Amino acid sequence: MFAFSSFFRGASPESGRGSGKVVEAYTEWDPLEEVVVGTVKGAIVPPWDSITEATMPSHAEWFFKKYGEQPFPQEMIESATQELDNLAAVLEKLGVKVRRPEPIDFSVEYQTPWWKSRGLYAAMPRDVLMVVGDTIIEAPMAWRTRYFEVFAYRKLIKEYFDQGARWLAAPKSTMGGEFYDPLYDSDHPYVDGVKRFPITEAEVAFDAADFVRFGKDILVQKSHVTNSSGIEWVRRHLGHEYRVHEVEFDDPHPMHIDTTIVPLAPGKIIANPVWVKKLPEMFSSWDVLTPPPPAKPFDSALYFSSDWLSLNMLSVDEKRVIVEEQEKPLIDALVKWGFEPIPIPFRNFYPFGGSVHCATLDVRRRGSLKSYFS
Ligand code: ABU
Repeated sequence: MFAFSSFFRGASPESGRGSGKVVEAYTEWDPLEEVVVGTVKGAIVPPWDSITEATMPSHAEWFFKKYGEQPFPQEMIESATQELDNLAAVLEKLGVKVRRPEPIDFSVEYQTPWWKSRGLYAAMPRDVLMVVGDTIIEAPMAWRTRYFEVFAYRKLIKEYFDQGARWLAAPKSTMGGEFYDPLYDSDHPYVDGVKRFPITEAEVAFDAADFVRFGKDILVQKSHVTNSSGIEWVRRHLGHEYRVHEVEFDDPHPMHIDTTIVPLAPGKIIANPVWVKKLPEMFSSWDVLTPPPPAKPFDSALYFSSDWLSLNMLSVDEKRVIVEEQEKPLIDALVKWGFEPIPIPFRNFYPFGGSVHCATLDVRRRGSLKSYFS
């Protein structure tokens, strides 16, 4: 599927584990050495519950009401699987070690003292897991349908733990009644000028994809799935070596920061032109790149996400970045800005709610802990 052979320079001579750590990453751009690529095998459509209703675009409601708790259509699974397998092959050709999760049976209904659910998938390791330094952190999540998702990665995590990685699991919320705000209205997310969220502060909640790493500085946004308690939990556990900055942008329905702020290299960041009206002062000396609009308009009733999946890219290093092949305006812009885009087909994965960044988790990037802001 992939034909851009000029990008396959192979692993550089200095590749190999400098520090000897099996899990280690500080930024989104250091040279990638090991990555988890998700899978859509066994994916189950989430039920239409309070959090799905608050989060999904209203035009997708019919789909969840009709297919909720059933397997995703087979043809969607097959075409997305081909694209994920191709992504894995491209990464391997680039010299990156690729690991895959072991899907659990997502069709099994499970029950807690408060509710029942089932689902979802192991397609988006980025949402569930975060690597900061030599620690792998399990996010507690905020959707009932994702309660047990992390178990698809547990064998891998245990293997990393056995090889010396540090492992933190955030406290799981009960996701009971007090966790969701019954007054939240997705059509009116601002009340008196203040953004509201469907989850409360009753428990600790975050998705890993609401965090973005810049060495010692980590940005995070409050979102439909990340609350202040979740941010504070991460801040306290990372300790004094890291500075966790809470940022707020103009996305009325924020969920995952990786189409809002996309760091590509030290001093270079893509900022979503619709949601980022003002960047934090810390970026005043950075090149802020303004991307073109996504190549194609909203074209699926099934999206769990915005049009801006175009920006959901994976950096292989400070130059090379894996991007969806139909995002031609973005690919041209990346070339103009001095990057080397690696286009791959990934459009059939979009309806599952993400693109290349969401579908991956960088387990190891060759680098060290630095400050990129003066
Ligand atoms: N999980 C990426 C979704 C972000 C977006 O909807 O733009």
